[in-house]
Amino acid sequence: MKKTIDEKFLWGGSSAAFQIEGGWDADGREPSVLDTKIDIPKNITDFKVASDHYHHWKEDIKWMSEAGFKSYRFSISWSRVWSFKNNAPNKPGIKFYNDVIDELIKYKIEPIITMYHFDLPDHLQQQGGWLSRATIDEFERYAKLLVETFGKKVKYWLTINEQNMMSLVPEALYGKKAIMKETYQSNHHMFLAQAKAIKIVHQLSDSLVGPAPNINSIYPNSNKPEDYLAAINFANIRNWYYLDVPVFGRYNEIVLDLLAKNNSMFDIKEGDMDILSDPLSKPDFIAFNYYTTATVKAWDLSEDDSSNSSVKSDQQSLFGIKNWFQRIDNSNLPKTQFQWEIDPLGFKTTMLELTTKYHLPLLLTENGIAALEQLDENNEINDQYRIDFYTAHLKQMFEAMEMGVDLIGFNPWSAIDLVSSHQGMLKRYGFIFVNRTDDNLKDMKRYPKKSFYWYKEVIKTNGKNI
Ligand code: BGP
Repeated sequence: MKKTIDEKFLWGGSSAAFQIEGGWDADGREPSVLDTKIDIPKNITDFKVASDHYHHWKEDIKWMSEAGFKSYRFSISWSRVWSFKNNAPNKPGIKFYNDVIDELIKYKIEPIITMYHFDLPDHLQQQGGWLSRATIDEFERYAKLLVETFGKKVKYWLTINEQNMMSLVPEALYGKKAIMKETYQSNHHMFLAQAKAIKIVHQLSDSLVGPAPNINSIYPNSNKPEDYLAAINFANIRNWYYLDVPVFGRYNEIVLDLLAKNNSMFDIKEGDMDILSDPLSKPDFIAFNYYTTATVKAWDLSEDDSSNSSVKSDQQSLFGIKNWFQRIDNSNLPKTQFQWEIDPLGFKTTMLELTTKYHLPLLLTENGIAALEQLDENNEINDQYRIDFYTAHLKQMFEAMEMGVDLIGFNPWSAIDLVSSHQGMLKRYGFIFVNRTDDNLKDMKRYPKKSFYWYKEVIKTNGKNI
């Protein structure tokens, strides 16, 4: 059935605590794995100050309201609201998020909150991180704290941001390579933690909750059957594994086969599958991040080449898994300045695939284009490329909705400029410019870009002029 955009549609923008907040050790906050990351290249900033949202939140929310945002998708920093030192909630951290949520509500902006966006508390990492089952209990306690504390004011929760990217490209996000068996063991623990968190939201509140993986269509490089098989393999490894578990409560066969063939099957303890398939742990919607599609072909590298297989990865360029698939550029698509392919039609196909596989409402929690940007002589940023990028994507979004995709909101990345996950402040995505660079904190002043005014009009008119 054709879906239309009405006043309830959640037009907004997105961020993540470690990339926007700064104030990394303020008011009792303890370090996360991203604060203790030691391999950040010299010319790239760390996450200690970021966009200093911790001290600019009022002003930033005012800008969001000025743009007409109906929603704001952001994450809570676990390390800010829970003190492992004191084994107790960190009150100033909780106050910060209460203030942010209240301010959003004051402007009629719906908070959409991610419980965990890459920033595991370092204390837990030291105890084994996600490889340890104790982290599942810690996450359960944390989710309970969040829902008990903020649950009445927050209608939309997201559990874990991009569990798939954390697993597939840990070297891009944390600077560490991973062993397949350990990755999938950690994944299993994250799935259990997520299932428990979803259940908590359902038991303790009337709010809605969903996972937030990064999902995109996978193209075969040619009509060779071997390339199509590679595309099926990668789609299951990258996408469906991460949704089959929460939505259907069971593991994806193709990925289990990959693990068995690589001697990497993880341990499932008695009772685990009951936790995963508990009806109260089924998500109410699927949140997803979409930046681009991926193209693959059958693996044809020699043994020697394959030893380098995951060297040049970021979220969009995972190189391949021996004998399963090999990533390849798509020569039909233009690229951003940071080499991510631009594929608006892929946005539609991704939504169609999600809808026909899982039949749940969808919520777009990231989409956007990064660029190198500097204020011009009039203190302006003429980011027409961002307007063009979003225009093309929104056209496809409207078409997908016409075809029956039940999309409840569009929250692109990022609401304001923030620090990239691994490429610093150079790589900007926001509707609002933040005046700092990687090596100079300057005055942190906010300047709306051209795209800010364009997006304001889109929201106001519900996209009628797209
Ligand atoms: C997603 C992450 C975000 C954000 C975005 C852009 O994978 O969820 O945290 O960083 O990608 O990526 P990057 O900052 O690497 O350009």
